[in-house]
Amino acid sequence: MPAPPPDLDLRIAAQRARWADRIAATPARADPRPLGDGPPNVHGMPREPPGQNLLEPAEWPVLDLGRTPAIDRARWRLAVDGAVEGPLSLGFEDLLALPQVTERQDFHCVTGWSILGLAFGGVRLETVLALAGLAPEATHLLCHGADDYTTNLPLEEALKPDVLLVHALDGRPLPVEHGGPVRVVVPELYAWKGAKWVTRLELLAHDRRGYWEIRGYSNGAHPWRDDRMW
Ligand SMILES: Nc1nc2c(c(=O)[nH]1)N[C@H]1C(S)=C(S)[C@@H](COP(=O)(O)O)O[C@H]1N2
Ligand SMILES: [Mo]
Repeated sequence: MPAPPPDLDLRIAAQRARWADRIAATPARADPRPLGDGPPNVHGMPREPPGQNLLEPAEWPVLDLGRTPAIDRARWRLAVDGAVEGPLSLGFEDLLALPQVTERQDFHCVTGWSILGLAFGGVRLETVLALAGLAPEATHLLCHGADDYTTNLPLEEALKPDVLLVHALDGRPLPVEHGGPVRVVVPELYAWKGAKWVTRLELLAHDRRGYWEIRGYSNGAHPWRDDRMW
């Protein structure tokens, strides 16, 4: 891929403006009676969602289907296709050529543990979606992992600026067991919504459930309502 287009910032701003109302109305931004404990996060939700035990960053558990793929940075590619104006295939160098961010984020697993303040480095998912250009009919995103895992997001969740394509943890390459070279994190939903070893972002004009959503996990995945199953 050539260098990012000079109007990328404008495209991101236009996309943000188009989706702002729908993003503001999502449960993790607009729930009037969120459950949980602790001081509020930046969106007014209690920092500790209900039913969660806090773990330290150094204790971050590994949870997946048990088939860790062997992909290194040199071989990793990300396809962005489906309901987009221009399909993309990005390599790791292409990802590094996009605007980079580092952010501390909370991570809430549906199995009952949370970690506050993991130090991620990566690219905002909205940046890559603006680069491809969302087709007018696009409403959902299905994220695919190299282990054939899938998980779905409505675009008002996927386009939140805190949804990241993460390639670094504490300033070092993201460990393979946590989804390196590149994974998705979605801090305002349960952690299964973030595909490890992400290799494809499939834009859809309708909802299509992913691996766990088919098997009974909640399609909403809202941590501040204990929204875990069905
Ligand atoms: N590719 C892929 N991504 C995945 C999974 C998986 O099995 N495969 N498991 C999900 C689940 S259920 C959880 S809880 C988180 C766990 O991430 P971690 O292992 O880094 O804690 O990854 C999610 N992303
Ligand atoms: Mo999970």
